[in-house]
This record gives sequence, C-alpha cells and structure tokens, in this order.
Amino acid sequence: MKFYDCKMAPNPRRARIFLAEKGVTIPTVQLNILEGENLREPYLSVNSRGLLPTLELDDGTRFDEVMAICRYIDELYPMPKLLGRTPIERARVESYQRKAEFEGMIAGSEAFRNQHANFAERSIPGAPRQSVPAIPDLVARGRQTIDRFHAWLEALLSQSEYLCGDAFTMADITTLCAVDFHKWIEVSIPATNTNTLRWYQAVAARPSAQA
Ligand SMILES: N[C@@H](CCC(=O)N[C@@H](CS)C(=O)NCC(=O)O)C(=O)O
Repeated sequence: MKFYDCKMAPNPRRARIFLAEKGVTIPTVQLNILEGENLREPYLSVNSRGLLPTLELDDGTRFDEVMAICRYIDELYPMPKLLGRTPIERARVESYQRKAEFEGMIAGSEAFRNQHANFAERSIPGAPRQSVPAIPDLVARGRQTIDRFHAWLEALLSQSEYLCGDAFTMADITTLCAVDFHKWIEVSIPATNTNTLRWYQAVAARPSAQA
C-alpha cells in the first residue's frame, strides 16, 4: 500500500493517527498543499479531485476520503476497535465523528481559507483547474459554527471520558485534529470548558497524536 499525505494538513492527520493507533505503517508520499502540488500532475492522475489523503493498494486501486481509508484499514486490522464495539457505539462514533468533521474541520476550513492570502483563489479544498475566490463573510460563519461545536463538546464531555463513552474512538481523533487545526485561526477551547480541556490533555498526550 501507499499513503499520499501532507504532513501539515489536518485531514491526512486524522488517517495518520488512526494508523498509528492500529500500529500500521504504510510507505508515504508527501505533497505540499501550500505550493499546490496536489493540484497538478502527477498527483491529479492519482486523485482527480486533488484532495489528500489518498490510499493506494498494491493492485493499483485507489480511494480518498479519510473515513473510507480508515474503514478499509479497520477491515484488515480490527484491533484496537476505533469505530465502536457495539451497534450503539458504532452509531455514536459515526454520528459524533461526522459532527466533528462538519462543525470542527469544515467550519475551521471555512474560517481559515476565506481569510488566508495563499487561498484567495482556492477557498475550497481541491478543485483543480478552477478558481474558487474567497468569500470573506464566511470567516465569521465558520467561527460561529466552531463556537457551537465547543458548546456541544463541553456538554458531551461533562458526561463521559471520551466523546463516545469510556473508549477512545475515531470521534476523538477527528475532534482532536479539528481543535488543533483551529489554532491556525487562533481559536482555542474556551478556558471555562474544563471538561473539554481535561479531554484535550488526555488525547493530545497519546503517542499517536504526534503522527
Ligand atoms: N472529506 C475529505 C476532506 C479532504 C480534504 O479536505 N483534504 C485537504 C487537506 S486537509 C486537501 O486535500 N486540501 C487540498 C487543497 O487545499 O487544495 C476527507 O475526509 O478526506
């Protein structure tokens, strides 16, 4: 297998942490998104959307989307369980990781890309051969969504150790990557959100968080 990665980018990091938790190492090709390496050949022949990460199998099959990659890896390496141990836990992991993706990752992307000079014509990820100009009003909307996400997270973590109960899961991974991504727009967990801060200390201290 081969993993197409961008070390600095938050979505590939979700997959890297998942792989690290599973103890799986895959040869990696690094691309520089800031320089637009993902939007030109040879990468567009690997992934015509220009998105990272992509997983390439030994028979040449390729797919993108972090969750597709994680589910495939989970089929090959079922332990430790990161996608839920019971039907209810699996539903919860799906629901919460998706929420973290939309209200954490995508809201962060909206706030970051619509204000950063490097992305003035690249305000959505990928979109090769197309100019997608920034819409500055979306910065405030992204930040507002993150505020709502923080409130939801604090209420959830006042009831449980991790997002989905007593086990670390993919929902924690996506949320950790979102919270760290928000530092790029100088947004942090509010100081009053003590449960979220306790959770953050624990998940950020896991060796996989260095991935
Ligand atoms: N939903 C996708 C999101 C992938 C994504 O947005 N990746 C970003 C890096 S964090 C990217 O490829 N950006 C390319 C660009 O900015 O041109 C997934 O889960 O893999």
